Amino acid sequence: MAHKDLREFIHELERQGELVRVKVEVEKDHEVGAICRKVNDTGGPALLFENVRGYAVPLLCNVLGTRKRFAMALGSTEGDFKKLWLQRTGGPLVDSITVPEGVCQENIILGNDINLLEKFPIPIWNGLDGGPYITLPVVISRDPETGIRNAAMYRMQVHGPNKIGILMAPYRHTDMHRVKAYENNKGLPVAIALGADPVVVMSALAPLPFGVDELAVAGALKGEPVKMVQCKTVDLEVPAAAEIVLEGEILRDERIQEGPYGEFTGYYGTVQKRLVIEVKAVTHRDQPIYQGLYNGRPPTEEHIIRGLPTEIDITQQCPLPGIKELNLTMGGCGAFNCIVSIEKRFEGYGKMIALALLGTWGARFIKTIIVVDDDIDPFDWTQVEWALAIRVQPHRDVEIIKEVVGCALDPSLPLRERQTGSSRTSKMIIDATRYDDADFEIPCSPRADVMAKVIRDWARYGIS
Ligand SMILES: Cc1cc2nc3c(=O)[nH]c(=O)nc-3n(C[C@H](O)[C@H](O)[C@H](O)COP(=O)(O)O)c2cc1C
Ligand SMILES: [Mn+2]
Repeated sequence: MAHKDLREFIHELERQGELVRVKVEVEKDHEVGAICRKVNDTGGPALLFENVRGYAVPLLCNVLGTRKRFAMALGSTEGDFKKLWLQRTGGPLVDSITVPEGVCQENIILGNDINLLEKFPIPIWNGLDGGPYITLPVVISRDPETGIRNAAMYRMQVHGPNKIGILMAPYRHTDMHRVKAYENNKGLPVAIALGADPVVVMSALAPLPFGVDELAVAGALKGEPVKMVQCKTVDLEVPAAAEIVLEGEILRDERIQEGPYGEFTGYYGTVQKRLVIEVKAVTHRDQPIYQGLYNGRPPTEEHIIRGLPTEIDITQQCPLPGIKELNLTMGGCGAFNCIVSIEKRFEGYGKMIALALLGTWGARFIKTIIVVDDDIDPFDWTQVEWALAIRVQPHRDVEIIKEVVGCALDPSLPLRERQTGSSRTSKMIIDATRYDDADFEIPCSPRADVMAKVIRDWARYGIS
């Protein structure tokens, strides 16, 4: 893989015309959010804000904002990156190695000297956000019982110089660690890597089973172990090449009102008393780069980095053969709507695949799943709509499954349900594959031999 850390990847993006350095002065609050909103709307470049008013530290956004850049970070292309991911993680994973020192500890700030908001340009992104939010943190913790590590991502409101909030759904692995720590009357030590290698970010976001070490997945994806260094104040290790590291503890006895925050659904989440992390040490590289991400209605970078690892993971977890392509659509927030094309092995196989996919861990948020035959491209909405139009009889091909686990941020659920985090949702299967395949009508098209000749001789017609 070409890059060894985020900085090298930035250079790679710049070489390929995928990154713009913004040199004019910008305000970290609201202005950067508005710029990111506009750039995300058109699938625009990564942005390095070099001149954020009041800060020496530059702000990097939208690094993995397109499928192309996501593939680039894997050293691959849009057409090939899923195959590559499946190949590399299909074999043995590659454990991280510990190195004696790392650039992420070139500078160390401890205790009362910590002031996150003074030091780093942490933006207020959307108009009604309850405060500045750290949006791309890789949170590393260890299972207090087994010692097995987890790395995951949770956006965090900054509450004070060394206090940040954290919101974790009950099925998140870090939250499972926290519950075990609390059972022993302890807080949970965490190390938070900011500006980590994009491959580490992707692995932290993949919906892997509990107990699978995300950093070993990152190692497999990179084809070499991720280098880690021991933290200064907690018994955890962090990626040595991260730009910034926050070391701290999810406190046992403190809750602070958190939110609202503009979420990936395009709506604000609820305001509630939530968990708090006390930051005990900040370490960072010389001339650190602070990386952020704009969140909101699709399309955004958030939906790319949420959707793509999930597309790959649920394909991998589905026990049935025959999946050709799978799209967690951008309009569906990279989470709620799934279109899957299959090689239909026998009648009824469309619904069977849909049920198997819905049963995987990573598919929890999917509400609508559309199954199409393999002559339909799930990324071409006109083709999918054509299948819905001419291959579906709703009474026969639509199934609704009630009260399954869903997403607590889904604004279509009643408020009470969202507040308790139980989020029961219904799910719809639309089997848009050909019914009675063998007898299905023949699609119309010009005579094949003439079509081929017309394409071959296209220049002759002067049509362009
Ligand atoms: C930018 C971003 C922010 C996220 N923030 C949260 C969050 O605040 N709370 C949460 O429960 N999940 C959040 N997620 C989803 C988790 O990071 C993701 O599901 C991850 O795989 C969980 O790790 P785990 O499988 O080890 O529990 C976020 C995802 C993205 C892309
Ligand atoms: Mn995990």
